Amino acid sequence: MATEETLVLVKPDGVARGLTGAILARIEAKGYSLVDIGLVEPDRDTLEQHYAEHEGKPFYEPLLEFMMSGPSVAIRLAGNRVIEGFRSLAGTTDPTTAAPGTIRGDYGRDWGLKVQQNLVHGSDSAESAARELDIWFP
Ligand code: DAT
Ligand code: MG
Repeated sequence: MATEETLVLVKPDGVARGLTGAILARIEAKGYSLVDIGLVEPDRDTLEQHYAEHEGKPFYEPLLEFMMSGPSVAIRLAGNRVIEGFRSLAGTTDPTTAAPGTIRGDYGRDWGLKVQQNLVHGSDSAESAARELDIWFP
């Protein structure tokens, strides 16, 4: 057993579409613990820190613009192997091909689609989780 914490974001598309509750229900059904949760409107500086690894990529600017388009819900989430487990629950990055049964696979829209509109973020490693939790829950 390895209890961990991860950063989960319900991104602006998830909040705007009224899917926060549905997403939280899946997280809670899995048995993960909500340690802290809040509605946030991150500024550019916060997002530059959060997405530092993607700076310079073609989707970087549209991604930051999208993340500033409306509020997100930030969650400090705890559980056994929750970092890997939440990534599995979220599904693969592109909702078009994310597996059914995952958050992105079930709710990701296939029309007017932009890859960044994939509903949720989850930290991808213990190092990322520690770094990102410091950014979103200072
Ligand atoms: P993930 O969110 O699955 O960890 P990532 O860290 O590679 O994916 O990318 C961060 C976000 O950037 C992702 O949630 C959506 C967006 N993104 C990634 N690849 C993209 C692409 N090829 N085109 C547009 N947006 C992309
Ligand atoms: Mg990532």
